[in-house]
Amino acid sequence: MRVLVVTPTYLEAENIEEYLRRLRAAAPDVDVLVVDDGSPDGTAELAERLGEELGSIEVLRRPGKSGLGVAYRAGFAIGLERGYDVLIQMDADLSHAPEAVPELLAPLEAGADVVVGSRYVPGGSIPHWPWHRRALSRYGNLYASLLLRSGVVDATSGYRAYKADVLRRVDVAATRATGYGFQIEMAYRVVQAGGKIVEIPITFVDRVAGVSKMTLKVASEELVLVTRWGVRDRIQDLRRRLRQRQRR
Ligand SMILES: Nc1nc2c(ncn2[C@@H]2O[C@H](COP(=O)(O)OP(=O)(O)O)[C@@H](O)[C@H]2O)c(=O)[nH]1
Ligand SMILES: [Mg+2]
Repeated sequence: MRVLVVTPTYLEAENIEEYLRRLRAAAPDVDVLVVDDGSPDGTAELAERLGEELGSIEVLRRPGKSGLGVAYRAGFAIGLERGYDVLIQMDADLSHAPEAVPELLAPLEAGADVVVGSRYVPGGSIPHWPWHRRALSRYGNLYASLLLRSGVVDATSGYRAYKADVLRRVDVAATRATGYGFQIEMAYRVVQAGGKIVEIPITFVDRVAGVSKMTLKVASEELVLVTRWGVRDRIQDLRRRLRQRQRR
């Protein structure tokens, strides 16, 4: 399997070196694409320098901060165009242990289309997260799973592995979310397309350096999108049932 790890970065100069070194050590055979949104702290330059040293690390430089979903769409488009078999999503802030890459890949060999590193299945955890982040994440996930009926417990997790085939089938380029809602949108689309999602437990380590880019604006985009999709599904269900009744 040819594997590409796509990592979006914004202001990760303090983390990018340790991240890339640990990733290269844990998974020597994967290629890496860092998608940087013009970080003014020199994240892209650092990543390029490390690429020269470690090999198989490329940086896609985008002009300005435009959101996680936009960065992933750009990164995935490149990965698909270049014919990788598997695309992995991973954050640069060391919240996602690069050492878990082999665990993330194993279920794909056993027939899964997507593997989600989950904080909320037995064995998963988030030590040190402040209570408000924990609550936001937990209730956000509950809301999304109730409305979208995706069956995914941690639909906002950003640590995942996708088979390239399933990304083509769900048409990633057509996703809408600009921010973190991208994760939920992808889980939703994969389930609708009949893809098989497997969740494996991860320990999500809160970032030690740098700041989170999660904002109220980002969270509200997720809320609006999830509500819109959920309502749309209910209306479709209702229409279908009405049509069936008319036929009888
Ligand atoms: N390219 C790009 N990367 C982003 C953007 N927002 C967040 N990131 C990156 O996405 C990853 C997750 O963001 P983070 O701030 O750690 O979110 P949190 O873990 O939910 O607090 C990190 O690697 C960030 O640098 C963005 O607008 N553009
Ligand atoms: Mg983070």
